[in-house]
Amino acid sequence: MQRIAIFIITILLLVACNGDRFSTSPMKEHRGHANVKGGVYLEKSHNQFKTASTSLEIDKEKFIDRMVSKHGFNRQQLRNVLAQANKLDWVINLMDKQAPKATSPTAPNGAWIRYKSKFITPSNLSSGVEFWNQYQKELQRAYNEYGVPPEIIVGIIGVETGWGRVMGKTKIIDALSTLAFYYPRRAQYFSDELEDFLVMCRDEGVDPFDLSGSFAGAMGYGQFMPSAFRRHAVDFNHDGHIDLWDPVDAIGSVASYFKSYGWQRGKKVAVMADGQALSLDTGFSTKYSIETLAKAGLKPQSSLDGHTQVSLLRLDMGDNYQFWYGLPNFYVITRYNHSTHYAMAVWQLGLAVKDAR
Ligand SMILES: [Ca+2]
Repeated sequence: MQRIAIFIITILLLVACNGDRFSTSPMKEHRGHANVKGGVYLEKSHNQFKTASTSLEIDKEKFIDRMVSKHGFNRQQLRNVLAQANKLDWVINLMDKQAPKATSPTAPNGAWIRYKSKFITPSNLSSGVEFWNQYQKELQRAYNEYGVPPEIIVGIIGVETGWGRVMGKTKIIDALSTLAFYYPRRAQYFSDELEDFLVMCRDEGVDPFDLSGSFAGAMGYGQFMPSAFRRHAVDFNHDGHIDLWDPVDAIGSVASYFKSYGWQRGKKVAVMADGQALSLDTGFSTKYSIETLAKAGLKPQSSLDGHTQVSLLRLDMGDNYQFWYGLPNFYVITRYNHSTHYAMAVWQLGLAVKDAR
């Protein structure tokens, strides 16, 4: 998943900022009507029932059975939708490239410095300040309601999409149906995502062919997958719609996501350590008592908020390692993307934007 973030940010660096900031949501632009009997709203060009009168591949028919029995979708309309979705071979190739995990090097080589420098840049800081200033009130409201501070929300939306600059140009229906039907390794996961996506389109009254996102189907400012939409997204501007392409709904939805994963209001994220502990396993899912880490030679640089169990994080600084005590709130950030680098970049980017204001 870390590689996905690197890939996304590489694209972000390649795409020139066109000044079209905080642009109109495709949901707002293309909204038709919700609760079309037995299916999704389709614009005329997608509403050609002759497209799929014969049976589709067996996995698609099984998926259709599920949508019909579980959600009351119209079989013929869904056949028609799936028949029009494109299989994207490049999505499968990209997904395969994400699969292998790099093994940890034996000597420091600056991996963290390289990762961090993709996100914490002067141009990102000024975009982050602009976003924070524009949505200051909503960020504060999210903090009041969910306990998640502005720097974390700003950090997430910054790392995910550069505050809406790069939200993905792949048709989500194409991405998800490709991965659900032609990528056996993750077929179950992606067919569940496709299910949630279609239900979202039905409930929000949007033609599924009008929505674009990442090649894996992530949507909007915070790059929520459809299952995250279903579980965590909220109508934070109270206009009767949940729209992940609306920055205010995205702010509330990111805060709601963090709250559901156990974010602790007012608590620290991580504390830097003095010392080195080169023989210990590290990572956001490790668990150590403070005594064990003290014996290994580490000392926290400030209070640990009363925590006696922590994870041990190690950042590769090039000529040495930096060790951190990871607290429960750090673990919560990794629920967005299972990576120490990712979570540290979100937090530090948010803090850097806060400092730059
Ligand atoms: Ca809304």
